[in-house]
Parts: sequence; structure tokens; C-alpha cells
Amino acid sequence: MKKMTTTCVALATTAMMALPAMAGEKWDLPMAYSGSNFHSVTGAEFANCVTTGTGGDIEITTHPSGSLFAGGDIKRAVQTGQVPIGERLLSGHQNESAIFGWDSIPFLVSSFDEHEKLYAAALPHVQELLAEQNMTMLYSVPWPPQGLYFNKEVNSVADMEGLKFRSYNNATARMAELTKMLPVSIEAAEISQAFATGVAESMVSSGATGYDRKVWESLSHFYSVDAWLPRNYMLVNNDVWADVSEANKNVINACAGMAEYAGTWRAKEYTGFTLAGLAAGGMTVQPAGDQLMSDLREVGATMAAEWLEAAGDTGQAIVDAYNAAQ
Ligand code: PCA
Repeated sequence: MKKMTTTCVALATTAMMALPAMAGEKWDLPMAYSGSNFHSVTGAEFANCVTTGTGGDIEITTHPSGSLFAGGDIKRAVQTGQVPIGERLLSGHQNESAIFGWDSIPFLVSSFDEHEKLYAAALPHVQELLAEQNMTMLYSVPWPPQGLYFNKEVNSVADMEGLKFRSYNNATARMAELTKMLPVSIEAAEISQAFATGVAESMVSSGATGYDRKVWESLSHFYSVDAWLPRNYMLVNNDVWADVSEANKNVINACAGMAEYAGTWRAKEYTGFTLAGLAAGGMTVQPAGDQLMSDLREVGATMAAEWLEAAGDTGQAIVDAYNAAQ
């Protein structure tokens, strides 16, 4: 009996000692891109900031490289409450609503400054859509301008015909169709493998993704095109968010503000750094030639018209607000 009592006391003491940690909530945060990618680095800093800032009330654990949910499943996982929070490239969901593709319209913007103005015009509409889907955006960070990767020299759209082209959203798949390439949808975390095995031979992406995935091991040419700048978003489920105390909401929003600032700074800094890295890896890195550029602009005009058609009045309102801000 004495022994039993001692055991019970010991167990109770252990439980009490464990209490402060157990009182906190644990949030798993799925991310699609590799841990070394600047979006994931920014997300990890955000997670630490929240864990520390809330005194452990909310402890966020990041899961990069699509290890918890693949990129295409992250939004649904947050929306349905399978996870409280997640990071996602929203242009990957243009099939649900064309508005999510506001950031992948070719040649509407080509610099960070122009992109930020377009973002300001699109943001209220994106937030409205997210609210309808029971989510709130905490922060959002752009990717560097998108350029073209190939395993050969390319001087025109005709040179692209028949290539297997890795796509990451509807716009990139459509670009492949219009240039007579063969789109294959592959998450960034998988592209080194896809290029090494010949499943894909080309893609449109930033220098950051090519550098992060060491694509010089398989690809030979990068052409700066500055076609568009897509964004990643940190999303939280609204039921979860509603249960967060005001004090912790303030902490999380402050961490989000810092993450957006740091992430955007990184995107800008990494643009030149990663293009230099591709060249150092052995790739030919140069601006697209005149023929390729004018061919691509034609394709871009078709895609822009298709987007406006699909996005209706809201799409037109975004473009009008952007033009008014110029
Ligand atoms: N990298 C991401 C999206 C845009 C980018 O630059 C990717 O290739 O998946």
C-alpha cells in the first residue's frame, strides 16, 4: 500500500511538472518547399517567433518539403481543420477561382514594385475568397520574377515545341500548351529527381527554386523573362483563429508582419544571388533574346485575355485598380 501511494505521488508530481508544457497548443504547419528555400526559412522563423512570443501557449512545428501534406493538399487541410495552419502558393488553386491566379498573369508586372501594387489591388478580393473558405491570411511573401529553364539553347517558342515542361499551377500548364510543350505537374520538392530522370526538361520558375534544387546538374540554360511574380501565403483556419486569445493574436500578427518583411527582403536579395549561383553551377544565364521575348509576349497576351474572361468583373476591378495606382 505504501508503495502504491509513493507511486501515485510520484506520478502526480510528474504530471504537475509536465503541466506548463501540456497547457500549450501544438500547431503543425505544413509547407511544400524544401527547408532550405527562403519561404521555408521565413516560415520557420515565424514559427519560432510565435512559440517564444506566446510563452509556449502556441507551439508551431514546421513540416517543409511537403512532408506532412503535398503542396496541392495544404489549402484543403487548413480549410477543413486537419491542420490549424499551413503555407501555400495560392495560384495553384486557380481552378477553384480565377482570382487566385491574379499573380500569374504574364507580363502584367515584371518588378517587385509593380507586383506590390498589383498585390494591393488583388488583396481585398483574395481575403474575401479566403474568408468564404474559412481561412485568414496571416502574411504573404512573393517569389522572385519567373524565368525559363531548359536543357538546351532556346531562341524562340518554336524551339520549345515537344519539350516536357514542369508546371506548378494552371498558368504554367497553360503556357506549356500554348507553346506546344507537354505540361507535367511536379512539386518543387521533386524537381531535381524529375530533371535527372528526364520526366521534365524545362520549367518556368525563379532563380531561387532552380538554385535551391541545384538544377544545373540536369539543365543548361536559364533565360530571364520576368514573366510574373507569384506569392506564397500563410493561412490559418478561422475556427482555430477565433479561439486564440487577443494577446496571442497580437503576438502572431506581429510575428507575421516581421515574416512578411523578412521574406520579401530575402526574395529581392536572392534574385541576383541565385542567378549568380546558377551561373556558378555551370548554366548559361542570360536575358531571353528578342524573338523568344516577342513570341512569349504573344502567348502572354492570350493568357491575360483568358484570365480576364475567367475572372470576370472582379478580375477587371483588380486590373483597373492596379492601372489607377501606376
Ligand atoms: N518557385 C516555385 C513557385 C514559383 C517559384 O519561383 C516553384 O517553382 O514551385
